[in-house]
Amino acid sequence: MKRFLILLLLPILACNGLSTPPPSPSETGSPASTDNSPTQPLPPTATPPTDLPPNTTNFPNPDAYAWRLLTDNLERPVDLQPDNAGRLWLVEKAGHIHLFQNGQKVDEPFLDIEDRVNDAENEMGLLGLALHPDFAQNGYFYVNYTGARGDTFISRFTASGDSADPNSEVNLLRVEQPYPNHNGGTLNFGPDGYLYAGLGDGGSGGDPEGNGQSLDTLLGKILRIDVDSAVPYGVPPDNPFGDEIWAYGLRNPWRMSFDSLTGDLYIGDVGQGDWEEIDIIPAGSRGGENFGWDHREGAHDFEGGDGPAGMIDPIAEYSHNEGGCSVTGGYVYRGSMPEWNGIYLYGDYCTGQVWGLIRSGEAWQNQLLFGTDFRITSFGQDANGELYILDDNGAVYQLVRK
Ligand SMILES: [Ca+2]
Ligand SMILES: [Ca+2]
Ligand SMILES: [Ca+2]
Repeated sequence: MKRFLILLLLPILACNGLSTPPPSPSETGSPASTDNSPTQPLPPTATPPTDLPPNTTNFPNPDAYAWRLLTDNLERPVDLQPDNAGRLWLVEKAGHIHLFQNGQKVDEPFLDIEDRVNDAENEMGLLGLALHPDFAQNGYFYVNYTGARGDTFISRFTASGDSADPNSEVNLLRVEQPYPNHNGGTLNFGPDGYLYAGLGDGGSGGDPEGNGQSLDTLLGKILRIDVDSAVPYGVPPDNPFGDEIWAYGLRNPWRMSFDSLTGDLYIGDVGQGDWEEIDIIPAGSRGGENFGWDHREGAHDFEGGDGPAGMIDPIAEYSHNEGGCSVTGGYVYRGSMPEWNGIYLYGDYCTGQVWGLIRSGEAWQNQLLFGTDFRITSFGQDANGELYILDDNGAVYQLVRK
């Protein structure tokens, strides 16, 4: 996120439309340009950045690092997002957002929408948060929650100073949920300024309605919408199917994130009974990826035989025989410890294990790094690229050197 000056030279990344995907990963990144950014013409030939630290090629020795407690007085935290004022926003599943600033959690909620959040079942509640790229100017932030009838709601709220009015809600999307589980929940603004949302296949087991492979439903998808071009939102003109769908064949993409440097999108897709997986949509993709569910679970046949051509297997997977049960997608480290630079960290909710992924060419190195006793609901990344773990038992931890 320190490298955003490079991006300010790219007018194609303006928030109000992206007619052509970024030409190559080396020219992409985040955050998107903002309204108060200086606008300069794109040089005829974009010069590769020279001041970027290289990605590490080897995993650091995890014994030299610790997960340091930040705060432990939360109720079921599920998301952590930074703002531009150095504050962390901590999301509690029951329907609250608390600020963390000056070294402590602010007890008075920043937002309380418990009155409309339905968290009757474990995978329901206030599940995801994303701040508008121009949050400093417009105060807009977006949440994903399960509400009336258990349906998925993606809504905008408006912050004003140290709180947000619950009555400022503008609903963008309401998606009927046939079962209480597999509601997805992740929300992310991409480097193109569009809002990406992960929706699960609707629930039950084995995708009984075939939602993952159906292009007639938003369930089992990654959505991509333009929150700036229309009210309540517009469909970007270059979406692959002419609607909100960006990618499909997903079971329950609970957490995903963009690499803040490259713009690659990493997705943790929760498996059925055997395989947990990490998928990737590279920067510059034109969308339309099919990640295989429910023909495939991880890199293995699941149901329905061969399935269509072109299904994309994960870049990493682990089996329930190794002790895991539910993958929690994380972030690519881009903080102050160069030995971690470029490593994608992810974990498992049930075992507390944390793995790292390093890209080397077209291949990926995957390594188990930490055994923790956390129930990992989510990872978080602050504005400086540092990484956090959220524990369902109420705590947040930061990755630090011992
Ligand atoms: Ca559901
Ligand atoms: Ca099925
Ligand atoms: Ca898959």
